[in-house]
Amino acid sequence: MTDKALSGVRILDMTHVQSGPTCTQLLAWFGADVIKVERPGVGDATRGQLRDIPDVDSLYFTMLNHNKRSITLNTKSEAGKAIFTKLIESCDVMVENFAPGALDRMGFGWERIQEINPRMIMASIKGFGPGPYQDCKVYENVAQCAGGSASTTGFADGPPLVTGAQIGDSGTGLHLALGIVTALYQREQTGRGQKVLAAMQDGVLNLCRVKLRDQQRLAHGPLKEYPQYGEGKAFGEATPRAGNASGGGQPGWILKCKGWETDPDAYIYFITQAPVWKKICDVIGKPEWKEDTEYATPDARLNKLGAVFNTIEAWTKTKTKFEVMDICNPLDIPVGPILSMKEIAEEPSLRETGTIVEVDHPERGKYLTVGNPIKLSDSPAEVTRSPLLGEHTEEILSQVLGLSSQDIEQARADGAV
Ligand code: CAO
Repeated sequence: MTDKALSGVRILDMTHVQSGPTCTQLLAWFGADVIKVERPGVGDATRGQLRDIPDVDSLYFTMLNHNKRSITLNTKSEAGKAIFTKLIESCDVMVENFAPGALDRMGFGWERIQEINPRMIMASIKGFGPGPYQDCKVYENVAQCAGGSASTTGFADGPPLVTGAQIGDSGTGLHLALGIVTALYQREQTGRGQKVLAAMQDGVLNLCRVKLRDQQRLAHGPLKEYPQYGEGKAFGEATPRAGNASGGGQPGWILKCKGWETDPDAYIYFITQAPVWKKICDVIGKPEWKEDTEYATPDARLNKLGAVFNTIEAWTKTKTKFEVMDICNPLDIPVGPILSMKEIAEEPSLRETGTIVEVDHPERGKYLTVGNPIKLSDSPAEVTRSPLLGEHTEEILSQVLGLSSQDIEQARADGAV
C-alpha cells in the first residue's frame, strides 16, 4: 500500500546549490525517498552560504532540501566508489547538476551507470544543451540572460534586467522533475532507464515563449500593446523590453496606490480587460469614455495607453491597493496587489494551504519556507526539516545497502564516508 504518489521511488540525489535541489525536494514532497550525497566534511556549498546564524545551516540550504536524507560519501576514493556503485544499484533515479564532465571524471558516466543499473534514470541539469556553450558553468542570472529573459525585462530606455523569480534555477528544477516522472512512467512499459536533460537556457526560453512570439510578430508591424507604440518610438530588430506591459492581449500596467510616497510596495497591477471596460470607466469617474470613439474600443485605446493608465492611476492613488482589490474584484476587473515578501509571509490563507510553512530545525529553531506549490489530493505534502550533513550516513549504509557495522567502520577508516 502506498501512502504517497512516489512512495517506493528512491532517488540518488547528487545535486547541489539551487537548480537540482529544487527538483529533488519536489520529488521528496511527492513521497520519493531522496538520498542526498554530499562530500564528507564539506557538503552542499549552500550550507555555508549567506548564513544568518553562525555555524548553522543557511536558510538557502534548509529551504531547498526538505524531506531528504543526507549521506556523506567521497565518490572519488576507491572505497567511496564501491559504496556509490551499490547506491546506483539500489536507486531508481540519479539526479545531478554538476559542472559538465564532472560525473565522467568521477568514473560514473552514462555508460557505466547503465552497466550497473539498466533501469536507472539519469537526470541532469546543465547550463546549456549540446552546442558551443555546453562546457560552461552556469548560475541563475547567466541562464536568465542567455534564455531571453533579461533582454525582454526592464524598460525600453534602460538596461536589461534580471528578475527576482529564480526561473533559471528553480524553473529548470521544475522542468527536470517533470522529465523524471515522465521517464519513470515510460520505464513501466520498457523496463529501461534513460537520460533526462534539462538545460537552464532551454528552461528559461520555454518560460519566455511569448517573447519569441513577439519576435516573429515584429516582421508584420509594430507591437501595438508595447508602451513604445503609444509613445511613437520606432521598434528595432528584436523584441524590446516592455516595462510593466501585460504579456497578453489585455493591456495592463503597475499603478501607484495610496501611500506610494513612503511604501515601496503600495502599487497595483491593473488590467484594462476589454469586456469590463465600461465598468472601469464608471469606477474611475470617466463615464464619458464609454461612448467616446477615441476610447470605446481596445484598438482605439492602443495609441494612448500611457494616458489611459495615468487617468486610472489618478483614481488608484486615492485608494490603498487592498481597497482597489475590494472595489474591482466584485466587478470582475482583473487587478493584483504588489505584495511584499513580508505581506506574503504573514498571509494566513497561504499558511492554511501549506504554501507557506513553519518548520522547526534542531540548530536554527523555527523558520518559514515555501511548501509544495503543487497540491495532490491523494498525496498531500508534509514538509519536514532538511538533514544535517551526514545525518543519515549510518542508516543508509546499513538499511539501504545492508552493510554490516564492521563494513561501516572500515568505510569510515578509509575516509569514504
Ligand atoms: N565526493 C567527491 N567529489 C565530489 C563530490 C563527492 N561527494 N561531490 C562533488 N564532487 C566534486 C565534483 O566531482 C567536482 O570535481 P571535478 O571538478 O574534479 O570534476 C567538484 O566536486 C565540483 O563540482 P562542480 O564543478 O559541479 O562545482 P562548482 O562549485 O565548481 O560549480 C556550478 C558549481 C553550479 C557552477 C556547476 O556545478 C554547474 O555549472 N552546474 C550545472 C548548472 C547548474 O546547475 N547551475 C545552477 C546552480 S544554482 O545557481
